[in-house]
Amino acid sequence: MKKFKRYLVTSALPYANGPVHIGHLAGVYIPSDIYVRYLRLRGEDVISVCGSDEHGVPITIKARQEGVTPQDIVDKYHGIIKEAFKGLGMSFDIYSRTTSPMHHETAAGFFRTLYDKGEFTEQTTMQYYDEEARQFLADRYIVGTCPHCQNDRAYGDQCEKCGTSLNATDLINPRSAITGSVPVMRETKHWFLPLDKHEEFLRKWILEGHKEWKANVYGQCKSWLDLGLQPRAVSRDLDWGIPVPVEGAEGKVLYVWFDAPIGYISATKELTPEWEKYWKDEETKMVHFIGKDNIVFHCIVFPAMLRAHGGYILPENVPANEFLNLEGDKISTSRNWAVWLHEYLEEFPGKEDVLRYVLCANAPETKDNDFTWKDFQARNNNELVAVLGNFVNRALVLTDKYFGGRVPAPGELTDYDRDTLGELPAIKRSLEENIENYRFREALKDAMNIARLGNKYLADTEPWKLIKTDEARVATILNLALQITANLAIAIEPFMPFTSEKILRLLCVDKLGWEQLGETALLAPGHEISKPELLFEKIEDSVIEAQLQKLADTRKKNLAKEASRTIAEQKDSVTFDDFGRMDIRVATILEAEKMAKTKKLLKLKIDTGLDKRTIVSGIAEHYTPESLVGKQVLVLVNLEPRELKGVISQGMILMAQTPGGELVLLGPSGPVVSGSTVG
Ligand code: B3M
Ligand code: ZN
Repeated sequence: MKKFKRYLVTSALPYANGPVHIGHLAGVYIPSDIYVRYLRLRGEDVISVCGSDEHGVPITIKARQEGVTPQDIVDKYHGIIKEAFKGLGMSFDIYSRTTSPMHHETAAGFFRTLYDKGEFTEQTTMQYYDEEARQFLADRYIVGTCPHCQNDRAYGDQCEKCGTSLNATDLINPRSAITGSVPVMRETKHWFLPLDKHEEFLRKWILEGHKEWKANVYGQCKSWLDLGLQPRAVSRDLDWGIPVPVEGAEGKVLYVWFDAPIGYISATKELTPEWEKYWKDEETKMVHFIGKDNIVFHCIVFPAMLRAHGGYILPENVPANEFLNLEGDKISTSRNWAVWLHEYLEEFPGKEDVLRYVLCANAPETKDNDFTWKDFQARNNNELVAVLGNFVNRALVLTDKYFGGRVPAPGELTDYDRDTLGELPAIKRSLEENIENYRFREALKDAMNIARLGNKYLADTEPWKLIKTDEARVATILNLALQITANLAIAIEPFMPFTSEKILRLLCVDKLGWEQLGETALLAPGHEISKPELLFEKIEDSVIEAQLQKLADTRKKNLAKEASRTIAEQKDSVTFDDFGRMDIRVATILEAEKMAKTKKLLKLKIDTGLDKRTIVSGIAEHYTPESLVGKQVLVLVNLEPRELKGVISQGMILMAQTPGGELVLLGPSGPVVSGSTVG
């Protein structure tokens, strides 16, 4: 492995349009903090930079909703996020923000360099424009009906219901989110980064040069590259952001994903006048910690930007994590389905490390994972209290009781003693391997194995039984137990810095370095230690129930909100004859099966009373095929047949669509003969 002189560690800049939640922590910030704390303990030259991402459309939308300025929004959340990170012991060397003058200058300068070098292309495109608000509409400012799932509140860039990413022009019935008016198309000019120009380089650099990247990261890069890269717009028509530093670009700002990664550079500049050594020297190892939704920007777009600029190093690794869910549901800021860090810190004072522990033990490193309060409680009670806390407490209490709080001098070691201590170097090696390869869950298990080792040692040697007969042996046992405790304090520091510090305080020792991990004479005989204190306490059921109740209340509120959403507008009038031409019948479903390669479609065989025929219906997400057989439904039987995914559908099954987008079948209130007419 290449040896580096120094490290530059970046953590995704959180959007300052909301507070930070456990999903962010497990995905990005806990792993990053473990990594940099470890490097620091090893005495490496490392800096860790982060800050708030304060531009972008969501912030302007939030400001509009709350009737304040975008600056008000980012000031508020930047403060909350920064404070909460500090409370959790995040050890960034700098936590900056992208509205800082340094960042504006750096990002504008970066753009200008690329512009002057001819690294951009210019394109005039047609974009939605709101004539009432007199402004171009960013994708997020356009709402309409999703062409895939009919959700009538899809955004111009994505439908949050079905997850499809969209172009604003895909939306059916587009409306402006600002005025509600129907937008028109207008010409606008933008600058594009021609990613296609960098494709060959990226292909080589990632697919050949970085096979060691995590499978999820490598795989995502590969599929992007295999699809072929397209030029990407790096400017937007918006009045919030960094003005495009080019003449004639009034009303245009840098796209937030262009300026945000440059935020890492600005933050480094703010931190140290020696910033160039971290960004421009090949002997620096740069690592980006991010969530999986940011992979393309960090592995493809930002490297292309850095390369187009010239003079910058590229990341050595991008250990992106998957997502953490909460009690089985996707974490969502807008639905308030989250455990917010600032609230946790208030509700669980002194339990910062419990959260750090649980989120690391359960980090979504290779697949999405679920956070549940029950698991939180179990890990606290069964692992932190029963293993880690229990071991340290026993070692301290027994020393206090039998030797007046002084480290006893060891006598001769038995084979068992030597075997026990002999496990430490192996644990250390595994711990290092795992951290250096971004396997933090495994690394945490290694660290906890030191506590397990200590517990087993005390349980096997039973000093409390020996004390009456063999005090010298007990002295050896407790000496060893205390040495193991000191080792534990070193090993857990990256994961649980508060607990590590507390153990060191109880042992009355100053900082210990990583190189001391594995040593067994860290505490000299006669050294006085403090009175024992508990490291962790049990979390009672009532505490967990209160959190679950809080989530249940959120769920209820969300349902009520859904229900109160506006009902679809009444359509234009039709004549009685128009209606009379529709032949609606009661029909019985005979067979139902899922259509291959579709998410929503079911193929149904129905008995219309007139005949038996096939209808394709988009209800697969609402009904299982089995539940449908035998059901009576209403069918428009004289609808022109049409082909859907290779199957001719003869008619349409009628159903109610709730404002929340649920589909519910309609049928007679009691059994009737198939073919009965409806009207
Ligand atoms: N602001 C974080 C997110 O997607 C985004 C990261 C920027 S890192 C340069 O939530
Ligand atoms: Zn959709």
